[in-house]
Amino acid sequence: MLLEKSKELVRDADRASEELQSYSGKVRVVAHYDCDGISSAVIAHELLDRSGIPFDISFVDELNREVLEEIVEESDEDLWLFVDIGSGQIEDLEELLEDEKVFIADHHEPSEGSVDHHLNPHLHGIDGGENISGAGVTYLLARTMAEDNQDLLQYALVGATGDIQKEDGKYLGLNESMMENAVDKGLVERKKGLKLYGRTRKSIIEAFKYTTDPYLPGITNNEPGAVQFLSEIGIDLRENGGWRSLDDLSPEEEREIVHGLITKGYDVEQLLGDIYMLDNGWEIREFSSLLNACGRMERPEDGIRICLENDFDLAENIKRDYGRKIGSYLSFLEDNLGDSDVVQEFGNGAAIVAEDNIHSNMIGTITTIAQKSDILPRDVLVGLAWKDEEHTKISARAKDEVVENGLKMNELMEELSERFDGEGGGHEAAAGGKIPREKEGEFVQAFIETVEERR
Ligand SMILES: [Mn+2]
Repeated sequence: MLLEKSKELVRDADRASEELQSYSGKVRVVAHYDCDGISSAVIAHELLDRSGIPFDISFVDELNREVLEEIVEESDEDLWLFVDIGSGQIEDLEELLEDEKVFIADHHEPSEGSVDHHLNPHLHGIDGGENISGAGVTYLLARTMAEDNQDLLQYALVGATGDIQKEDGKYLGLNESMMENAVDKGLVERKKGLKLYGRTRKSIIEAFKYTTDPYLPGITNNEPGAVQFLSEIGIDLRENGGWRSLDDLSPEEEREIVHGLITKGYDVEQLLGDIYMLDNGWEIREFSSLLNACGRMERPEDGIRICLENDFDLAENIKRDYGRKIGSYLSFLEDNLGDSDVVQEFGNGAAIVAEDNIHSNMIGTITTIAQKSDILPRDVLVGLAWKDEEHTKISARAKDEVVENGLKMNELMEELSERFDGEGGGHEAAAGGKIPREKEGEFVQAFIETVEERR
């Protein structure tokens, strides 16, 4: 099934694998630092390691000429493998790695030019935005390297989940075929149940309290309400001195909760569906958030270790540090809501000018949380944080109604970033960009004016 749709892509992977197998030097892997990139790096790690090919991995949060020059300078490998990144920078790669072999396994829009091996769904008329992740493409390379590499398929799906390649809770295209395949192979377990976030890792109370989509009046963001609802049903919330998670419940108990929700008039349809469990015991969405957290904490190598060594103490440690960091950034924001240098309000929107008070890796997450919580629940939010000496990173978020009215954040970010000598893009409701730091003030002004004009 998978093969029918993507014969040419698989053929490209076969050719790349052939050349890789006959290579006797060391490989430099370059990966994006988000969940999909870390999943791709795990697959690359294993496909090389199992074939006895020595390698080193570098993680980057973006691949521009400057970053590339830096890695090229410190590396002396003759073969480069870019995963979940690279397709948009072909020209630079051609130039800077002229004498080296360049392999790319990516799903971003390809730029002009050619490298030795370019695996990308777009080159074969397959939409890489929805149908396959960087990890998925890297997996195609792994599976042709060795039959035994098929266990790596689960990471292809972790990557797709991290890139939110789903529609109405369903994987599409190649991702769908890969998920079917993974379930058939027993690498992923599919079951039906309550799709609450935190199913395996949070207490039942927290899983309900933090459910915002759909919003459960009286339960969402309301711990006493959640506790009361659950105790009325008569579910034991504790077991052996600890809190039970949804995954600890028996099927009968879970049905009682569903029944209780229906009786109370909640719309359970959205809450029920397919749950995917990895063989390490994690639910796939929770595991992909964990890998994203590793990237944002600048610890992508720990993400690889968690995958390959099942080091769950390390996982808990990262989750705790990440939670603390988010907590401290949110406190900063709450403490400065009245300071117009930090929070500039306009119409039903606001700009968060964080400078170096919020790490640029996390400005997107903080902007999202601020908008979804009661901190800054505005229709349009834009967050700015210093990325390095010269650049500012920007994240823009808009509520669905705004997007439906035609104000799309990806278009706005592309237009405004370009106007101020930067670059931007992304999705309709969530987009980002990067501009020179000295243009920050002008950018915020222009953002506010444009939003006011068009919304
Ligand atoms: Mn990706």
